[in-house]
Amino acid sequence: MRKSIAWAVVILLVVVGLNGCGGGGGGSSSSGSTPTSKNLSTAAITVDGNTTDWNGVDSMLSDVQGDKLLSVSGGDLKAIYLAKNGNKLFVRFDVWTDTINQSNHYRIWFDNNKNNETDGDVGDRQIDVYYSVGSWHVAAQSMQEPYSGDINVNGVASASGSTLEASVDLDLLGISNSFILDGVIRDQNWNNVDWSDSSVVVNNQ
Ligand SMILES: [Ca+2]
Ligand SMILES: [Ca+2]
Ligand SMILES: [Ca+2]
Repeated sequence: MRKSIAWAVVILLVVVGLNGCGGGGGGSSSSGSTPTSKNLSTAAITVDGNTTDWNGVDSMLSDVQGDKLLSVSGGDLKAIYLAKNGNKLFVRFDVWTDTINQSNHYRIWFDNNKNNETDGDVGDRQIDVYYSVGSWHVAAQSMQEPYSGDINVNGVASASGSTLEASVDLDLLGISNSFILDGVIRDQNWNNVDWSDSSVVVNNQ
């Protein structure tokens, strides 16, 4: 859906350009370019909200400050990290100058077939980290038709300050050896608050 918005912007810019509105060169764009590729690191992570165990692990996705679409606390995405250790996959969300908001959904997509389609694309996976009844939870879905409900991935999550950490079982989640990672923060009504600025191809060797 973001792609279609990007195309709408491109078409609009072309139309404006053809109408000779002079000045300005646009600025954004770059959708459609091949994402960069990063290797999935192995790291011994403890899901406790403390980030010192991520030292030496580079972020998979980074996101600029101040670009959130809605005024929602804990909604300005800063970075998403990914690491694994044995059968565990670890995810870390950081937000800018704010604390993680228990009303938000912190979500990532695994585009397993790398076709840049995720929402409802059969074979892909998604993880949603959310707070309910006194603790953080992880919901995971395997995209299939018809929708068959969440899959159990033994998810665990914990937040502290501006960081949210989570883990899931790799064999239960099911991700391919090379996938495109994308992320978003949504508010309590599932409105998109802040998308990651780009996606990344993750090599899971
Ligand atoms: Ca930790
Ligand atoms: Ca941001
Ligand atoms: Ca896909």
